[in-house]
Amino acid sequence: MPAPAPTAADADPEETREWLEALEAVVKQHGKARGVYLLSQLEEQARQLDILTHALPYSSYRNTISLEQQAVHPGDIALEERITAILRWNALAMVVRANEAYGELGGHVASYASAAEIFEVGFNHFFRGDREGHDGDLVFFQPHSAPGVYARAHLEGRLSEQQLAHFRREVDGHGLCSYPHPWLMPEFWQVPTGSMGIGPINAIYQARFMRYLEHRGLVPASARRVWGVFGDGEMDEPESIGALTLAAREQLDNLTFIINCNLQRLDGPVRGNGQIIQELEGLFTGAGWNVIKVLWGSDWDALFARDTHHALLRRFAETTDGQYQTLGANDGAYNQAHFFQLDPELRALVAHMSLADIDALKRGGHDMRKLYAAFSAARAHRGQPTVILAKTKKGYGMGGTGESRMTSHQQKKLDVATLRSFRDRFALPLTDAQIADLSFIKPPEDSAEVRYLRARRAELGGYLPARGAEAPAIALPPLQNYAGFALQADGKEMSTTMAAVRLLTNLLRDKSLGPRIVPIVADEARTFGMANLFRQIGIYSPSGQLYEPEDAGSLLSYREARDGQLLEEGITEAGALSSWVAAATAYSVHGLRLLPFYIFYSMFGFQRVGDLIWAAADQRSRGFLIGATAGKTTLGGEGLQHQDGSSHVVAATVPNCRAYDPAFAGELAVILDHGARSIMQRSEDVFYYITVSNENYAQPSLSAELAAQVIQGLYRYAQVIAPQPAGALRLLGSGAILREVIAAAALLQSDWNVSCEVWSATSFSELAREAAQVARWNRLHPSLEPKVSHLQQCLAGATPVVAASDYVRAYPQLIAAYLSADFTALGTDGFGRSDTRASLRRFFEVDRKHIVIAALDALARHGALERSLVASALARYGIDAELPAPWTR
Ligand SMILES: Cc1ncc(C[n+]2csc(CCOP(=O)(O)OP(=O)(O)O)c2C)c(N)n1
Ligand SMILES: [Mg+2]
Repeated sequence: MPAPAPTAADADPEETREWLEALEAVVKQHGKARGVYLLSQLEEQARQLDILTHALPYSSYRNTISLEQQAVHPGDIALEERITAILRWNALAMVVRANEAYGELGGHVASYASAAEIFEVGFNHFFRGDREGHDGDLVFFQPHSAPGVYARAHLEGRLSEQQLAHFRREVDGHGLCSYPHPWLMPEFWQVPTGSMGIGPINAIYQARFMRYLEHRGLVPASARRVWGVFGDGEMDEPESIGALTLAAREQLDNLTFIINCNLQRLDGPVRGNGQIIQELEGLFTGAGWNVIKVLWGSDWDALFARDTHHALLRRFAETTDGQYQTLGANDGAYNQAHFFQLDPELRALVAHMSLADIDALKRGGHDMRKLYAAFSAARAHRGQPTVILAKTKKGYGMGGTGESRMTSHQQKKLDVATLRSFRDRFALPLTDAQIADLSFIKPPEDSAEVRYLRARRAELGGYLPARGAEAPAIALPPLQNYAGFALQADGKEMSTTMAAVRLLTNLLRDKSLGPRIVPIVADEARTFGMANLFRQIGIYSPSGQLYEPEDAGSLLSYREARDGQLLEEGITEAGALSSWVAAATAYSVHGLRLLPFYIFYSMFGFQRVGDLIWAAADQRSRGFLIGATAGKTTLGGEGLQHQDGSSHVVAATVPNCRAYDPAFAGELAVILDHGARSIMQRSEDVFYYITVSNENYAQPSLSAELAAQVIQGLYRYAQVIAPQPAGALRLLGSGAILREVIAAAALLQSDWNVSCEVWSATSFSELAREAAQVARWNRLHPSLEPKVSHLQQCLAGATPVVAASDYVRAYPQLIAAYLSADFTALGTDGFGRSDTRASLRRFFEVDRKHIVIAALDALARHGALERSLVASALARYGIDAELPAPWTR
């Protein structure tokens, strides 16, 4: 080649070429390792000369694994391709049928069409089933590719044709979920992935938790792996990438991500003007992962071999993803004209190929050989997690209506012509009539396809996904043994947070239960007074402790250990919640009952990571979420973004979450004990959300016979009788505000001659749930004796009720509809702000004085008192009636 002219970027092309040729010659003669060594020396030298400003964090646009390094696919590729074609068809038929019959059901065809080979390589060669109960791999599937997983389970004989025909029809009978939902298909799906980003972060923490269990000696070391197939669009979610460095730092070589890089998301290209694969390579490399790119199929190998001047790589580098998509949507002629013809070297390279040959060139993610080699390299790689970036086509095989089209994602109604060309392209054994009927293909038991597929799964330990549901129960100490201090508190001062930590500490000492507890914090252990646990149980760190801690020797020393029990996640609520999910589903994933406690700032729970909690609920998590420093006025000095007034309202919407807002240590102990038994012994698929606060106050004892009512959500704490009462009413309070309610009752008696019952409402949401159940039952059984809910038993009659909590009014209002009495809810609606507790309670109108006003107002409205009395009370307590409402300020 003649030397090119100097340019601004390259002042001496001749010299540049000499360097490049020298490197090429070294690699040819002495191999790649030598080439890498020379480069690393050059890099070091460049650093010393201070000329290395930045190195590109990605490699050329080609397969990471060269042809020579490629592990040989051990299976029958032709047969696997036939099976894949059948699965593709059945998945497509499921979706198209559902939409023809019931136009509203939705569903996706194009995603599985792009992921089919990825899934099948995994199913036929890598994803291990549960050979011995609980040692199978955990696989996260792209949610909208679920039809492909169902299609396979049908060929395996695990799902019937009837079920396939009821895709997305779950209400009556045996329909199949739209996406992976363990709640709705508890024997099938292990992990929910329907909300983008949750799969990737959960996968990382599941892989990490496998190591945690091994290092703590709770499970033997094994070859178990976590695999996750995710979308390239999905990688834009913060959760998808938020924990990548953790996976690398902890050397999770039991973890493989396969990113299905079809270059498209729902609306259009993921990076139309860039290259998502290169961007992801840079991201994962920077995070410390092993990156394997699978970009081009085997038929490109010969082209690469002849492309001695790397014209292909140059052209690839210059092609944007938007353009790749357009190339993908068009035929060989278009690709010839708009790709190969653009460069004389490329034109020469494909001169011998027909347009059909060019059209048939595959992307790597559709080539079983290339994928097999990548999976195999990922499994063999040590010391790092691996990501496989597999380049695919969205809607592969869907032709003009769906292949690499902008609208591929939404395409679910295919016309007969498209279906026929799909059949022809994949040589499917279908008549025109069967096409028109969208018949499923089910090769007979003794067919080569079914025999092959069964043999592969048998070899790999069984079918998958399959969810285990049970684990041996664990004995718990009697409540009194570990909670005496709380039950017989006898006026001792402490906060409920302190009580929670003490209960936890006591349980940790129990021989049987202790090791099964998994305490989790996100950099707030000191805030909650848990620093004693650092030394007592150690902080989990796979590398132990490689430094002498500054506070070595102190009782609270910061002790990291390989078998540490405490998961100190740092400032990542999403990560901590993912760890909690891993522990809370260990009964299913590992056949091991664990009792996780994730303790966090309550404001950074349901509000911050609510969707992760929703996914935790879907996968039947069992454990405790402890919302500490809870309440809007109890967390005094903080402010608007720390003070939580809403978590209980959100918690009430999660069906299997039992939420409590206890006021006293004794109540807390009873709730905790009840929860621990439901999880460790009764196998209920529930989790508990309990709020605790850091206000110190005198804790009363709790009598044992009240325990059941504490769990039901309401018990009478006291009765305050005025001698000749002017009126009577019921005051309800929860959490820290119960004490204001108690004080209000005293004021009502002394200042206004009113009698009160004081009720501790440990859970407005549990009360409302049971009341709703009862109301429903009564409605549906009009001829039977009506049932009475606990709420109605407690608060029967017309005595007015005033309820106050440290949460928004909507929380106590949950019970309003089930009461026959006049009901007033006081709450903390509005933005929080920093001040003392007393000032905040006055501001939000939940202090004792405002409770008295609300009580007098209720009695006045019922004619029990003069309205003028309310005015007197306002004057007496110095309440400015003209201040705007707190929620408007
Ligand atoms: C949190 C969340 N946001 C949005 C969606 C809706 N959604 C489902 S699939 C999808 C596009 C996915 O694109 P990609 O991850 O690239 O997967 P592909 O279908 O291309 O394989 C979107 C936006 C969702 N499921 N979850
Ligand atoms: Mg995509």
